[in-house]
Amino acid sequence: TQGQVITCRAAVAWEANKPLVIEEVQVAPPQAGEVRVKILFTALCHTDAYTWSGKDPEGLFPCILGHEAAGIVESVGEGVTEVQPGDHVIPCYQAECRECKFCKSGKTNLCGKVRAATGVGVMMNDRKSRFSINGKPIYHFMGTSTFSQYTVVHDVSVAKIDPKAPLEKVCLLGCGVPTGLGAVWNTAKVEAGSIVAIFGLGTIGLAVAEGAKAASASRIIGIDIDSNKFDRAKDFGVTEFVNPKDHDKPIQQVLIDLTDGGVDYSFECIGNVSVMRAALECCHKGWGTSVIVGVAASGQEISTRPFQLVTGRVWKGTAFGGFKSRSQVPMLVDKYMKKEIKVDEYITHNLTLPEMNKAFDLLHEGSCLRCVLDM
Ligand code: NAD
Ligand code: AHE
Ligand code: ZN
Repeated sequence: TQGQVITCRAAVAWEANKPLVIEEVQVAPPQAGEVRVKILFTALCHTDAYTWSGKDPEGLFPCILGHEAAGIVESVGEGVTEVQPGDHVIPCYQAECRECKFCKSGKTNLCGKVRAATGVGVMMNDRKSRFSINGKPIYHFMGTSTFSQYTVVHDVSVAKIDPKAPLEKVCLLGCGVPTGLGAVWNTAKVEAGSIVAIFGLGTIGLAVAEGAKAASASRIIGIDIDSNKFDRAKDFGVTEFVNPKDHDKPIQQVLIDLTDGGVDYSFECIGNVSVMRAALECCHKGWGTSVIVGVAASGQEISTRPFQLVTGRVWKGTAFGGFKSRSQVPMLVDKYMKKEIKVDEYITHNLTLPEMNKAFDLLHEGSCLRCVLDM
């Protein structure tokens, strides 16, 4: 197949909010600096649902969504040296080129090399898509488009992993689990003994809990409007629960009262701007730090009284948990293989590619964390 167009199946989002359609798509060979990957397993993340809903200002249609996956390199374009056909890989929506201003700064995991192209659904080389249906181009998504049996990614957007790792599990290390762990370890740098509050107990919030437990936080308070989330969250390290619906006071006040003045660290894992405000305002005066992880819709803005920051609270955000993707995803896979981090526990459902729409429906059901699709 090397050098040839591959025809395979993919879930195509033709329009916002319209059911995805399983189509035969043509996947062009990788050009210079590109890698064509056979996707074996992909999970769904709420960010896929967010873009599909039409609320993402970067959303373009028709497109092939998906960014939490694992597969095997099928072929590589000219000049690609770090992976070769047969390598097991995880596509990375946060690239890492190791050469740009961002990568060299030592201050961020964001990379500038291909972001402009991935934001508009095309590849860097020719600003065109490698996907088409009977000649009509279909946009890429987040530089990954893993809802396809074959995809083309930039070489800076693919992490080579241990071939012994089970791809049906480690696909989750493409987004949700690293995001939560890294928010604690890299972005907040939670110290032992800290009091942590987590808003939203989905996959991201639970991974934050797991990270906070590993960091020896003394109290891990989980906040969710769905009390059914609480039982499972105990297994991930949450020690106390608060349902805002059980209280008349604003949730920030409830937390301040519970913690003698506020928490050391809070994490917003929902994507709701009023919860983001509460998450900042429940932080302790003088040092409390709040990390925004949730992705909010186009047009949404955050606000608080500047006095909250003047008096020492800190507002931060994180993308992919601050992990450098190509360098650190293989290390996370190794940690999973050594049973140092959970992955299996986040997989609540398994389906196949033709059941894609059912998988999206599941995402909105309380019981679902990650649904993994066998491609
Ligand atoms: P999820 O829907 O599984 O979890 C959200 C949880 O929040 C649910 O349990 C829900 O009951 C709860 N919730 C909703 N409204 C609430 C409220 N007002 N107060 C308290 N709890 C409330 O989602 P997820 O997959 O865990 O993702 C969470 C967010 O993180 C999404 O916005 C997603 O797009 C974003 N995300 C960001 C990154 C990043 O790199 N920054 C990476 C992955 C996901
Ligand atoms: N296109 C959206 C932004 C979405 C967003 O913030 N994405 C996160 C990853 S979410 C993964 O589930 C991210 O990494 N952002 C940094 C980046 O470079 O995109 C919008 O609202 O415009
Ligand atoms: Zn995601």
